[in-house]
Amino acid sequence: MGAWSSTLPAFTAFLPLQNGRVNPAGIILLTQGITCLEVKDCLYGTYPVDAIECTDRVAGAPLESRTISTEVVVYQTPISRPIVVRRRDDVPIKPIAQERPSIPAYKGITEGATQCTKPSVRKEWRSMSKEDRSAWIRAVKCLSHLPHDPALSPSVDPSVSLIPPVNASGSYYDDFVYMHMDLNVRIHFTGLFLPWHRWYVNVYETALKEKCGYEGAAPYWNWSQDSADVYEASIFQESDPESGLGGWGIPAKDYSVPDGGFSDFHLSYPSPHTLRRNFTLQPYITETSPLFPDPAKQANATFTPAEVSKLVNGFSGDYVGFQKYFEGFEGAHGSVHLIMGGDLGGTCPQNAPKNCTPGPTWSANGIKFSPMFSTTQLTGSTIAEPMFWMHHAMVDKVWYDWQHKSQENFWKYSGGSVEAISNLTGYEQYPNGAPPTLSLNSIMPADGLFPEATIYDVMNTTGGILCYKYE
Ligand SMILES: [Cu+2]
Repeated sequence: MGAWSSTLPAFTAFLPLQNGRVNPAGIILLTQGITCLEVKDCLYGTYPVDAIECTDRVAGAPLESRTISTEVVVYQTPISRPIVVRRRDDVPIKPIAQERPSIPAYKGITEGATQCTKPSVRKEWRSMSKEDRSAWIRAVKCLSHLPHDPALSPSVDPSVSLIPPVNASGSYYDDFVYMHMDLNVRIHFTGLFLPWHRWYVNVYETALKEKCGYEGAAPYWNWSQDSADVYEASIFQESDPESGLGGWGIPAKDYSVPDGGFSDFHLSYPSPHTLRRNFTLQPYITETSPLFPDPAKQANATFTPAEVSKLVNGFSGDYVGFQKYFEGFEGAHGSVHLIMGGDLGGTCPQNAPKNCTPGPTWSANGIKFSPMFSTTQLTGSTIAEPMFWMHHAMVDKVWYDWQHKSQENFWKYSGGSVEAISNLTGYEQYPNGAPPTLSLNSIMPADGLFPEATIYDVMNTTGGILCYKYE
C-alpha cells in the first residue's frame, strides 16, 4: 500500500461550501441532517473504497463511514464541519464513464421504435384472457420451483441492508426477492426508483419467458380502477386455482392466502412462509414522523383515477416533483403496497427472525438510518407477493404515460444516489436522492444476476434494451 496523499492541491485547500456538497477542492462541509457523500463525487472518479479516507478537518480524526457498495461509501458527521478527503497515491482514478454521444430528440411514440419494430403489449390483468392469466401464474410458480442462482452477489453492506444472508436452498424467485431486499437503500427515494424498477420488471418478464416458457407480456394491475373499494375488488375475487390471483389472507393463519393460483406459493425470506395478504386501510395510522403529514389517511385515497390523472397530466418537465408525489410518503406507490399488507406491505411473517419487526411499511432500512420512523425494522421483501410485478408494471405505466404526455417530459431525468429520508429537512431538499447525482449514464445495480444497464437504456420502452408498450 502506498502512502496517503493529501498533497494534491485540489484536496488541501479549504473553501466555503454549499451544505453537503463537495467543492472542487475536494473538501466537504456536511450540515447536520445532510450526512452523506460518495467517494465518486469527492474525487471526480471512481475509487475502490479502501483507497479513500475522510477526516474531520478540525478534530483530525477519521470520519465514521459505512459501505454501501464497492463504489459507494457514505461518511457521517454529527455536526457541520469541514472534511478533508484523501486518497492513496497508488490507486488510480477510474474515469467516470464517457458521456453518451447524444440523446435523440423525442418525436412521438412511433419514432423511437427503430430497433424495436414489434413491441410487446402489456395489458391490464382483467383484459387478459383466462388462458393468458393462467399462463402467467404458471410461469411465476415455475420460477419459484427453479433453484437459487449462485451468481447472486449482494452488493450492499449487510450492516446497511440489515437483511439475512442468502438462503441457498431458496428458489430462483427468492433470488429476485433477495436482490430487491439487498438493493433497497439504493433503489428507493433515489433517482434509481423509476428506471431501476422498469428494468427489474423487464428482466423478470424475460426470466418468465426464457426459463419458464411464458409467451405473453408482463401484465399490470390498474389499481385506480379498484380504489373505491380495494377489499371488494374483482381482482381479489378470483379463486380459480389456475387463473385466479386469490383473495385476502386468513387472520388465524398468519394472513396466508387461502385460494387462487398462489395459495401454495412458498417464499424463503425473511423466513420460510407462504404468501400473505392483510387488507390495511390506514397503514400510516401509527406514524408520528413529520414525514407523514396525515397519518389517518386512507391508503386508497392516494391512487384514485383523479390522482393518476394528476400525476400523468401534471408535473410538466418536473421529474423530481413527479417522482416525489408518486413515491413519497403517503403517495400512491407506497399506499398500494401497504393497503395489501402481508407480503406486498413488507410486514414480517409469524416465524420471522427477531430483527424483523412487524409494522405497516414497505421499506427495509427502518431503525438504524431512519430514526424518524415510528414503525420499525422491516424486510424490504415486498416483491415476495406476485402482485408486486403487476403493481410495478402499473407504476411504470404511469411514468410511461407521463413521459408520453409531452416531449419535454420524455427524456427528463435527474436524481441523487443516496437516500435522504432520515428527517424532513433532508427529504425536502433531496426527495429523490442526495448527491452524488445520477445521470443517464449511471449504471444500475444487478447483483450479479443480470447484465447491468444504464438509466439511458431504459428511458424509452421501445428503444434501448426494451421493446414494449402499454395497452
Ligand atoms: Cu422497490
